[in-house]
Amino acid sequence: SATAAPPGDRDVIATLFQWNWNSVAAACRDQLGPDGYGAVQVSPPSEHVVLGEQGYPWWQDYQPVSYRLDETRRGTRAEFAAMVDTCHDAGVQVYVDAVVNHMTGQDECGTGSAGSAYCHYDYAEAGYGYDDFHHCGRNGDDNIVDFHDRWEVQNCELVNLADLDTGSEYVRDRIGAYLNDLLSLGVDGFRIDAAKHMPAEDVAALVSRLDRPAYVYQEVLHGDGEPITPEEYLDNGDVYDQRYARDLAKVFNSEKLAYLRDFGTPVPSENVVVFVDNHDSQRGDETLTYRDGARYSLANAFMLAWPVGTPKINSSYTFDDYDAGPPSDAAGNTTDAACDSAAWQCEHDWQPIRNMVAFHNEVGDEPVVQWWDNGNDTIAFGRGDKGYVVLNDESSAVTGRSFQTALPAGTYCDVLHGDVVDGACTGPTYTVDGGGWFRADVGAHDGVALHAGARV
Ligand code: LM2
Ligand code: CA
Repeated sequence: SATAAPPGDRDVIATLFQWNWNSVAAACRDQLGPDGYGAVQVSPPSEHVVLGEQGYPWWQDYQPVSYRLDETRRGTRAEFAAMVDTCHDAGVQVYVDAVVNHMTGQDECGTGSAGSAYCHYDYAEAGYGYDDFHHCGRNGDDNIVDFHDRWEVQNCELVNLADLDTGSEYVRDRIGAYLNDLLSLGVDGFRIDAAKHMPAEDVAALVSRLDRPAYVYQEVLHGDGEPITPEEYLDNGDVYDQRYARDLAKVFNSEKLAYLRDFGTPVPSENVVVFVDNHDSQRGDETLTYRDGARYSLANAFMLAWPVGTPKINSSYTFDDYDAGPPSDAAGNTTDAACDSAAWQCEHDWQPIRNMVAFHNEVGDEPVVQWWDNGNDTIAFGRGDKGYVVLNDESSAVTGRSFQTALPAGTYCDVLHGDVVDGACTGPTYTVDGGGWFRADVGAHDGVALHAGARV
């Protein structure tokens, strides 16, 4: 069965996209736990295709060959299990990206990352043969063409990927066994990949097979006018919806931040995982990405300060080419992530982003108070008497302005630019007076964030 988002003071998820298991473990211990993240989302752990001739693209992972965890480009089953334990010791839950709608899309036969032989529609190690797949008989090649046709979206093939007959009890049992194997290693939740391509009742059948409660969030990307909606899936768990990301990018890129005053999602806040970008959208142009630099930090700061959804931070590696995989060795295995290397972005560790996780945890369920905007691209708001943020996306500084907060009088560290170390702020501080006012100059594409957990 499913459970709601992890309750209480830690619900922020960090996706460590393509990180190997040992590096995820180290990040849980050294960064995510201390920074207050509640969970890490890891890349698919099941055996996948290996496409050396194509340069080991990142999307190998989205073509499962079997449900063995023994050997992926990210490590072994033992390393995976050790990672889960290390993350738990650091207070960080582990969510797995579960690819269960389909198997591979290659027309040729091959050998998977753990050594299992496969062909299209034939996966002996997983226990699947031709009849365990949909063969929808449309469009000449069984591919999905019309996203406005519900049946086609769920019964035809997404980019040639062999589409499992998730209506069958046998297939459901196989997938259920995979998810339960992960639960047996201590996994806490699942991102259900391509959930839109499975009827909600098929996903329900998978969730009902779980041996114990887990956090379930389903990837249901709603395109304009499409018949399949995220709301249909809410009985199974939460949903992952990119409209928030798209709308936020639109506000930052072509509208005014002042419009954020009413920012929300069509799905109820308590049921939706929100993000500024994800591993798919960062390869397109509809959302902000690490390439937007300071403006990307501002957008993430907004997400973490604003009381809508369960926030997810996307942490990635540097790339130019859509297909480019993560830094790898000659055999295509992902090498250790290093945040001090230009090859890894480590957005989760950018100072403004990691420190806003603590802000998010500190303000909890406090209401938005003291909203102010300049009618254009500068906004400011508080969260009860616990936190206050100013975000300026103007191309010039806002100078000499006094901001009214509901914070208790005192001196606060600006966590967008400073860390509290041994009781002192490594960056600028601001003094809030007895009336809640403080005065600040705020640079172009920059901000100020104060919260009760960072008083000095
Ligand atoms: C997802 N959510 O529904 C993932 O978030 C997304 O990253 C996955 O696509 C997709 N669904 C399937 O799990 C990625 C990637 C595709 C890639 C597929 C399969 O975005 O480009 O497709 O994984 O690896 C690739 C080729 C494509 C080819 C296909 C099958 O790019 O041209 O189609 O493999 O061979 C003929
Ligand atoms: Ca399907």
